[in-house]
Amino acid sequence: MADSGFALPKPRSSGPPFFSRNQIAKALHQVAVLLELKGANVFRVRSYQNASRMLGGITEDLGELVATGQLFEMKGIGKGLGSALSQAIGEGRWPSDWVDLHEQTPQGMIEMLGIPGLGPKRIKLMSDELGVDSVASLKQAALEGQIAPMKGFGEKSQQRMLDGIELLARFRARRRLDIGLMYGEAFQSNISTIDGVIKAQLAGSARRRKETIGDLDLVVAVLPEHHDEVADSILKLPGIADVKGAGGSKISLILDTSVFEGGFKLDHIDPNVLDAIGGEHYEQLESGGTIDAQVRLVPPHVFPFTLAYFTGSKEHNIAMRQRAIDRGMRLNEFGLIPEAEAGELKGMAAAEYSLIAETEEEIYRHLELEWVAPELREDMGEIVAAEHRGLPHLVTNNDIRGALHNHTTLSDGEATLEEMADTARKIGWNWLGVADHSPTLKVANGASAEDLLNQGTMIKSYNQAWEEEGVDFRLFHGVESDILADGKLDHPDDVLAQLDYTVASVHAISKWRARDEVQNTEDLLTCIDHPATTILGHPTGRILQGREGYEVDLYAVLEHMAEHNRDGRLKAVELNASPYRLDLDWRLCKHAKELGVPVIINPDAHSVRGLADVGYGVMVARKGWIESDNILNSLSASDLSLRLNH
Ligand code: DGT
Ligand code: CA
Ligand code: CA
Ligand code: ZN
Repeated sequence: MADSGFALPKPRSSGPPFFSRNQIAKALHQVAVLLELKGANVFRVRSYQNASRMLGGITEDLGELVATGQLFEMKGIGKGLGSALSQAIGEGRWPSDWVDLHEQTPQGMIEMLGIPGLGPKRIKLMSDELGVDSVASLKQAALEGQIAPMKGFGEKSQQRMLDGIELLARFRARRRLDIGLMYGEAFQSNISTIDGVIKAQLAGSARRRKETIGDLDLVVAVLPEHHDEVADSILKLPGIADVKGAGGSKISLILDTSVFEGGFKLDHIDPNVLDAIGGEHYEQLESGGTIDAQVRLVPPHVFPFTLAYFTGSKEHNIAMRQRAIDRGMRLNEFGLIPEAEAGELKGMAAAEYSLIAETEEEIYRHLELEWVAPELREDMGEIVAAEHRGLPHLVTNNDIRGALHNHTTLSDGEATLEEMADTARKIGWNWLGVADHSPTLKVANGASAEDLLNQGTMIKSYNQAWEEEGVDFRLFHGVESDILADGKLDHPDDVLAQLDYTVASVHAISKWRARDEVQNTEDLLTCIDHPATTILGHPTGRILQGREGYEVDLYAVLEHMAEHNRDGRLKAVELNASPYRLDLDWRLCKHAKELGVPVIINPDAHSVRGLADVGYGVMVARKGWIESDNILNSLSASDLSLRLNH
C-alpha cells in the first residue's frame, strides 16, 4: 500500500491562497524530513524545519503576507524559500524540487517514518549500512539481530523498533469507532457542502457502529448531469492524502488528519489505557494516521439501494438478497428488480425496472419487513425479528438519565466532585454516580478508606441540600474496587457496606492474562458472590487497538449473575463506554439481555468531557439489541435508589 499520509497537499479550488497555514507548515516539515532521509546538508534541513515551525505559529493571514511581500521579510525565510512559498500560496503550484523529492523517495523509506519513535536520521543510517529499505526488511534485520550491533543502537532500541512495527501494523489494519466516525463525519459534512450534492451519507461498518472500522464507505446522491463536476470537487476537498482510483461512480481515496478543520487533537486519556495503545507514541501514530474511504456517486432514485447495499453487513445483504430471490426479484446496489422484467439486462440497465423506493424503509417494506436499524444488520436474527414485527425498540441517548462509573480528583480524575455533578446536571442527567479507584491501584492514585468515606459525607450533604432546594438531582456514592487475584474486593466489608454500590473490576491485566480461563472465571464468580458487588466493570479488560482482554468465560459469568438477579440481588454488567474499551462486547449484550442481567452503560469518565463518551456506549448497546428497560441508566434517581438499596 502506498503511504500516503506523506503527500503534498492538493491546492484548494478557490484561491489564492491555495493552501492554509497548516498545510504549508506540514509541507515544509515533510520536505525537511525527506531531505534528511536523503542525507542532505543539516543546515538546509534545519532551514525548512525552522520555517515550518515559524509559519505554523504565526497568527497573520498567510495570503496577505504573500500579497504584500512581507513574507520575504520574515526571519528564516530567505529569497529561495520566499519565492517557493509565494508560488505555492499564490498560484497553487508546489516547487518542482519538492515534488521530485516526494516522488523520488522510495515508498519503503516513507513507510518506515510511520514507525513510532523512528526518525529519518536513523532510517538513513540503517539504509546505508544494512540496505534496509522498507518496514518488512527492517523487521527482518531486527529479527536477525542486525540492528543491535550498530553504533548508537543496541538491544533495547532494536526491540523498540520491533514493538513499533507491530503497533504500526495494528493501526494500519483498522481504526477505532470514535476515530473512524471523526474522519467519516468530517468528510461527509465537507461533501455535503458541494454544489450539486443532494445527500451524502456514511455507510459501511461506521454506520453499523462496529467497534473498529476497516475503511469508510460514503454514498452520495447527485443528478447525472452534475456527476462529473461533483466528482471533481470531491477530489479537491481538504484531507485527501492520495487518490487510489477515480472513475465512473466510484472514488477510492486516502484521508489524513488534515480533514479536520483546526487540526487533530486527542482528549485526555486515562494512563492505564494509554499505556496499552502505544504510550507516548500514541499521539504521533494517531496524528500521522490515515484511513481509506470509498465514495459512490449515484442518482437520487438509486440512492436508498446503494446506501442499503454498502451499509451491509455482507451477511445481512446475503440474507436480504435471498429473500428477494424467493420473491422472484434481484436485489443489488442499483435496485430491487423483478427478474421477469429485467431478463438478460444487467447493472443500471436492469435497474430501470426496479421497484421504487424513496427510503430504505420502502426497500424493507417491499420485502415484507420492518425497517432494520443499521446497527442490527449483522444477520444475528434481525431479519426474522423484522418479519414478525419483533425488532427491539433500541435505547437512545435520550433514555440516559445518569451513569455509575466515573472518577474524580479523589483518584485519577481531572475534575472535582462538584464539577462532575455540575456537568451531569447541565447535560440533563437526573443523577450521577462516582466510583473512584481503590487503594491497590497505585498508578491511578487509589483512595484510602478514610478518604472514600469522607467523600460519602460530602455526597450526603450535597444530596440533602438539593433536596431542600427542590433540585431533582442526586449523587450516588460508589467505588471502583480492584478485583484481587483470588476474587476478593479491595476494601474491608464494613467500608463497602457504607456505599450505595461497588463496581468491581480487574486492573492487574498482565497477571490475569498470564492465567487460564478457568482460574479467571472462577475468581470473577467469587467476586460476584460478594454481597457488596453490584456491577462487574469492563468485563474483559480489553483495550481496542491495544491489547486483548484476559481469558474468561463470560457466558458462565453472565449466567451466574442472572441467577443472583432471579433471587432478587442486583448484579449488573457494565458496558464500558470509553471508545478505547467498548467492553461488554455488543455480541454479548444481547446475551445479557436474554438472561435478564441488567446492563449499565458507563462512560468511565476521567474528566467532565469524558461523560459524553456514554454516547459510544449507547451505540454499542443498540448494536447489542438493548432497550431502555434493559439498562439501569434509564431509571429515575428514586427508582435506582430502590434498586441499589433494596
Ligand atoms: P470494514 O470496512 O471492514 O470495517 O467493514 P464493512 O462492512 O464496511 O465492509 P466493506 O467496506 O468491505 O464493504 C461495505 C459494505 O459493502 C459491506 O458491509 C457489504 C457490502 N459488500 C461488500 N462486498 C460485498 C459482497 O461481496 N457481497 C455482498 N453481499 N455485500 C458486499
Ligand atoms: Ca468499510
Ligand atoms: Ca469499503
Ligand atoms: Zn477501571
